[in-house]
Amino acid sequence: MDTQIYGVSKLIFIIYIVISVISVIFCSALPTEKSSNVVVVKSNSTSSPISSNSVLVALLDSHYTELAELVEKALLLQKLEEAVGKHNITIFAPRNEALERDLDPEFKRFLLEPGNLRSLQTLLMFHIIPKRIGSTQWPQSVDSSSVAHKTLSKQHVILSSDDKDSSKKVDLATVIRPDDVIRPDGVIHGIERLLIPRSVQEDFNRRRNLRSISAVIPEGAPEVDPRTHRLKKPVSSPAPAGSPPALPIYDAMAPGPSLAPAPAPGPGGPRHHFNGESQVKDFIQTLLHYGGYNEMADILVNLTSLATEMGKLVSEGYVITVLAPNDEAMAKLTTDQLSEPGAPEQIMYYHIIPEYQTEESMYNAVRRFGKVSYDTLRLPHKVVAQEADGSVKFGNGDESAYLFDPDIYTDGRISVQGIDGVLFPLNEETKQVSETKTDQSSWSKVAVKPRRGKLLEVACGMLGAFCP
Ligand SMILES: *[C@@H]1O[C@H](CO)[C@@H](O)[C@H](O)[C@H]1NC(C)=O
Ligand SMILES: *[C@@H]1O[C@H](CO)[C@@H](O)[C@H](O)[C@H]1NC(C)=O
Ligand SMILES: CC(=O)N[C@H]1CO[C@H](CO)[C@@H](O)[C@@H]1O
Repeated sequence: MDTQIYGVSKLIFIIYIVISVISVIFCSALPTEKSSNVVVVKSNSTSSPISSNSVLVALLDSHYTELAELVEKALLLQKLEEAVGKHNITIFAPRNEALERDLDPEFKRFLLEPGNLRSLQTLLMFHIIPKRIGSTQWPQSVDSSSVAHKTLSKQHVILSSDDKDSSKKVDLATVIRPDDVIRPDGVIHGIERLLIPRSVQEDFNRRRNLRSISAVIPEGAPEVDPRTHRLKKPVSSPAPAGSPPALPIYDAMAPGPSLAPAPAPGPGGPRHHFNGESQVKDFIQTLLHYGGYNEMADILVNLTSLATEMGKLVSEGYVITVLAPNDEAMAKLTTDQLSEPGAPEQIMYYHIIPEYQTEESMYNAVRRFGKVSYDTLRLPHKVVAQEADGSVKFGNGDESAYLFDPDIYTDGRISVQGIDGVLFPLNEETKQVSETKTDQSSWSKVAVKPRRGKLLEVACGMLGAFCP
């Protein structure tokens, strides 16, 4: 008996040793292949970066947190990313309560079981139409013109309007926040309950039958009688104070040197809900106190009128994120790069994103989507960000910069993120690389010479008499 047990454990011990040895051999032999695999997968799924302005990014950041969570759980992000790459989408987003409180707990459990991933995916894609349908494109009344639209799940939803209170409906769900989120590639309408496609309902019922539980069609919130409907459709009113401006930021920018001519100031006029000038002053003070960003502050204040312009934009209600290269990065700029008229402005415009982004929001976006492209004030150039080493990396190849000092300044309208490189739009980067090749010596000579206030020198050279 004893020897037998001893024999068994000895056998197990030997097997254990053999497995360990094999795994050690494998692990040491495989890593290169393994890591190259990972790179291939990543570069495939992220070949065209998603725009930070995308409706998908907006969904994940929105108050529809329950839906966003389900979309991630259902592993649908990549598929939806491909969809918005091809066409606009319309998302019907059930409010959180519809997924938390109002949903049959058993149905919810069913959806979340790993084995029912297909059903969950079908259910979610039933909430998305592969084209843009704004609230104005709704059919006018129930009888005359309800319209069926094919969803991403291949099944159809019916859009209709109620005769009595003219509320908009998708199947049985009332639209409670029409046009809640509007982005260039799609729109999100908030709806009052979950939409359940027939096929998923049937899957669920089949499962219940198997468990010999009485089959009941899962139901969302009880239907409200349209005549006594309490939810009044929000009337579109003039923009309340503090709401984002109607015009794109480019229309509000002052025409700069060698910028495309900006259109005349649009209707609406200055709103001045915010004291942008003092906010810009604040952030430049913060930048100076923070240390290591003097060149950037200098450019904004002393070399260009960008600080003033940013102040105006923020006063008008626009929000901006500044990617501020630190002094070390600025020191690597060559005289050539700066001597073109308007070059400092052009370089800085490329570092200003017309969105409010924090370290967290950017990191979340790149972690979820791999690559994200942000608009800049330097039209039409975008800056691409991706996850790298647990941080955010901007730009491509050699001309890239890491998020180095996150959230130096964040006040809800202006966000300043320190980066460790100066960024250039992609085509310029290649031009610059070829120039570097032909003129390697002068490049490296200038590049290694550290200096402070060289920008001022260059600008003085350009302006001549104005400098002491
Ligand atoms: C999405 O819709 C907008 C406006 O309707 C249009 O300009 C844009 O080209 C569309 N995008 C795609 C990918 O179809
Ligand atoms: C602007 O120039 C003045 C004078 O040279 C200098 O004292 C000041 O620090 C500069 N401002 C910034 C933000 O660097
Ligand atoms: C270039 C490349 O390999 N593309 C592939 C990326 O992955 C999708 C599936 O997710 C394939 O269909 C593509 O062929």
